[in-house]
Amino acid sequence: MFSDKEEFKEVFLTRLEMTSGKSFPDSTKRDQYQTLGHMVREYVSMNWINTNERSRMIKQKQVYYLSIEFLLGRLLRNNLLNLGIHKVVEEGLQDLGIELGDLEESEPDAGLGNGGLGRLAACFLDSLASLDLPGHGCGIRYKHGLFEQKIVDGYQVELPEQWLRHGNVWEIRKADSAVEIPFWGRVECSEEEGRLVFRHLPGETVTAVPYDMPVAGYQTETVNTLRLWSAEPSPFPQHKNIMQYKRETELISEFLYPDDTHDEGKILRLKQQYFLVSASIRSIIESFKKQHGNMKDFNQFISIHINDTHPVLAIPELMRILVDEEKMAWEEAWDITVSTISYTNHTTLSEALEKWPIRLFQPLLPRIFMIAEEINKRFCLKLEEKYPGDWERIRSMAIISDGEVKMAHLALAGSHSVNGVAALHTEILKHREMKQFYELYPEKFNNKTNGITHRRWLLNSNPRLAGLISEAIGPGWIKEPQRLGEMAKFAEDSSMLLELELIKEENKQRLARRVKQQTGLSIDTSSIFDIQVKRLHAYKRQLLNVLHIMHMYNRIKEGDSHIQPRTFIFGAKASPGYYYAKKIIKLINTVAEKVNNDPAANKLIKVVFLENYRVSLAEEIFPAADISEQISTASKEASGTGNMKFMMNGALTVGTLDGANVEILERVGEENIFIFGLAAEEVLRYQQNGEYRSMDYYHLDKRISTIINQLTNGFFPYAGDEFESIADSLLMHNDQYFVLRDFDSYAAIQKQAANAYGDRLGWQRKSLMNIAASGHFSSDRTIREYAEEIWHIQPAASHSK
Ligand code: 26Q
Repeated sequence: MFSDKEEFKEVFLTRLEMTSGKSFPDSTKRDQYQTLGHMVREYVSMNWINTNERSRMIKQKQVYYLSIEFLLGRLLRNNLLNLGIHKVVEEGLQDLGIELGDLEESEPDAGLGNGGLGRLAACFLDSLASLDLPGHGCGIRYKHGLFEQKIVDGYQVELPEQWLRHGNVWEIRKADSAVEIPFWGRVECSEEEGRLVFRHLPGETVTAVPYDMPVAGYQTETVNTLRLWSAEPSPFPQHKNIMQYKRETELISEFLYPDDTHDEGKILRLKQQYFLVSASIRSIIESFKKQHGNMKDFNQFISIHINDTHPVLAIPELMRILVDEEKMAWEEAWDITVSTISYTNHTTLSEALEKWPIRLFQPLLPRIFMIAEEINKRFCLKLEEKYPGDWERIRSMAIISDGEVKMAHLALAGSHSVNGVAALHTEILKHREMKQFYELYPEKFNNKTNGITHRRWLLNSNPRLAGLISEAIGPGWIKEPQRLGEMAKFAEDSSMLLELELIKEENKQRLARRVKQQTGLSIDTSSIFDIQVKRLHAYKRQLLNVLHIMHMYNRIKEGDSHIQPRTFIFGAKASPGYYYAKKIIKLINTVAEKVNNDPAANKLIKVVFLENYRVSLAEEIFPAADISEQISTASKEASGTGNMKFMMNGALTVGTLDGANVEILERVGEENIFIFGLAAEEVLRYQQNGEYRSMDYYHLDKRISTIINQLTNGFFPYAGDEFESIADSLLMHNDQYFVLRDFDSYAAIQKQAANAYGDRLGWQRKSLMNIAASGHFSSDRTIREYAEEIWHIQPAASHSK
C-alpha cells in the first residue's frame, strides 16, 4: 500500500471513508491522521511478525528494558522515516491537498515520562531496533502522561494530560496475554517432600493487560516490541465493594507520578512498580518456557535491564518464581538472577535514592518482602565474613535497615552490572555515593555515557540541516553517526558556514512563529537565542540564568549599550508539590514581564517562557538554539541529554564541568564551548569542609546585592514577598547550589559568548565543530556498548533493506 503514490492514495481514501464514516471532504485532520496511522501500523505488521518468529526459531538472546517511564513523544514521522515511506506518503497526501505536517500536529505526544530518564528509554528503543538488536521495552500504559502545564498569571497550573482521548493508533491490545498480579493477603508455609514451600494467598489480584507497540528500526526489517501494561479489574474479583475495587485497580495505571523526590513513600507508586515488574517478568518467563521448556539456561538467553531502581523488584520477583514455582535451590536461583539483571543509576543526589518503609512494603507484597529479607540476611552474612566486626559498614550497606528497604542496595547486590550515565557520574558513584559497594564489587561497576537518537533529534526534527550534511558527506552518517566527524573538513569553507547560518535563521523563524502564537510576543531572529529547557530543579540552576538576566537588565538601565541582543527562552515543568521550583517559574515570568515591557530594554533583551515543554515542542526548540544552557552545580547532573541534542543541532554550550558536559568539552575542544564555574571536586570539597559562605558574595559583589535586593524591595511592582523564599535560600540557607559562588564566572563567560557571536563566521565554525563532534553522543554508540559489554546480545543476521 506504500509501494507507489497512486496505490497509497487509493488505499488511504478508501480507508478514510471506512474508518471515519465520513466522505473525504467532510473528514477532519484527526480522521486523516488516524487513517494514516493505522495504515502504517498495519504496514509494519509483517516485519513485526517475522522479527518475533525469527527470534523464536533461532533462540537468540533477548534483552528486556524495564522502565517505569517511556517518553516517546509523537511516532508518526519517526515511523514513516524509519520505514522509508515518508516520501511516498508526503507526496501522495500533497496530491490530495493535505500537508503531512498538519496531520503530524494532530498526533498527541505520548508523554509517559518526566524527562531525561524516560526520554533515554525511548531513544534506546530506536537504537536497539535500528541496530537490529533483539531488545524490547516493558513499561506502564498510563492513562494520563505527565501533566499538561498552563501558565496563569505567571504561575504554573497543572491539568491532567489526555493522550488516549482519541485512542492510540500504534498499539494492539493483547487481552489473551493478560496476567494476574497479586497484592496484599498473607503467606502460607507448608512442607512438601522435605522442602519448605511458601504460597502467597493474595487479598486481591489485578489483571495486567498488555498493549504492544511496534518499534521499527531505521531502514531495517527489525521490528521490536514495546509492551505497556494496563491495570484492569480481575474477572473474578473477591472484594466486598466491587466499585471500590474497580476504582482502586484502575488507579494503578491511571497516572504517571511526577518526579518528586521530596514526596516519597506513596503506596500507589510501589503498587505501580510491582505491577510493572511482575507482569513483565511473568510474560518474559512464559515466552521463554514456551521456547526452551525449562528455566535452567534462562540467564544465557535473557537479559533484564532495570532503568534506575524503580523496577528493582524484578530481583525478588525473579527469585520468587525460581524458588517458589520452579522449585530451584536458593543458590542456583540467585546465580541466575544476578547474572540476568543489570542496573543503571541516574542520580548522584543521595537524598533521591529510593527507600520504602517496611510498614508499607510488607503488607502490600508479603512474599516479596520475605524474599528481600532473605536476600538481606545472606548479604549481611557475607559482609560479616568479609568485614568481621565492622558493624557500622554492615549497617550502612544493608538492604533492609532502620525500618526501610533500600532499593539501590538491592539493585547493587542483585545485579551483575551497575552503570552510571556519564564518566564523571560513574566516578562519583565509585568513589563517593557507592564507595562501599565499589570496594565490595569493583567488577560490577562500569560507565555508559548517555546518548540520543540522532534520527529523531537531527534527521527528523532538523531536516534542512540533515539535508545539508547528507549533501556534504553523503547519507552514511544516518547509519553510522560517528561519520558526522567528516563535517569538520568544512571548517574553513565559508559557503558551508553561510549555509549553516541560513538554516539556523530559518529554524529560528519557525520558533519565533511558535513563540508569537503561544505568547503573543515578537522576537528578533537576529538576536542570540539563548535557551534553557529541562525540568525545573534547584540543582539545574535556572535561578542562576534568571539572576544573570536581571543583572543584564540592570546594566542596560545604567546605560550600558554594549550588549549583543539576546532572547532568553525557558521551558520547564516543576513537580506539582515542589514549592521552590514553582517560585522560580513565577520569577522567570515576572522578570519576563518587566523586561519585555520596558522599551529601554526590550530592544536588546527579551525573556520568553514557553509553557508545556514536551518532546514535540523540544523538536522545534533544539534546531533554533544558538546557546545551550547546561549550568547545573557541578557533580549534581548525572549526565544530561538535552546538552547533546543542542550540540547536534549546532548550538554552543554554556556549561559547567558536570555530567556529560565534561565529555562534550573533550570532543569539541575548549575553543568551541563556554565552560565556567566550580568543578565537581571543588563543590564536593566545599560540601565537606563547610567553608562556603554565600553572604560574603552578597557583601563583596555589588551586582549580586543589587539583584538580591530587587527580589524583595518592590522592584517587581506586584510581587510583594513572593520571592522572599528565593532570597532566603541564597542568603539565610547559604545557597546550597552555589549560585552566588558561580555568578561572577557565569557573567564573564556569557560576555565571552556574546563577543564570539559577533564574529559571524567564527561562530558558525564553532557550531559546525559541535555538529561534527556530536556523533559520539548518538544512542547507537551507547546501545552498542550496552549490547557488547553488559547484555552480550548480537544483532540479528543483517538483513537491512
Ligand atoms: C521518584 C519518586 C516518586 C515519584 C517519581 C520519582 C522519580 C521519577 C523520575 C524520580 C526520578 C525520575 C527521573 C530522573 C531522571 O530523569 N534523571 C535524569 O536521567 C537522565 C538520563 O540518564 C540524565 O541525563 C539526567 O542527568 C538525570 O537527572
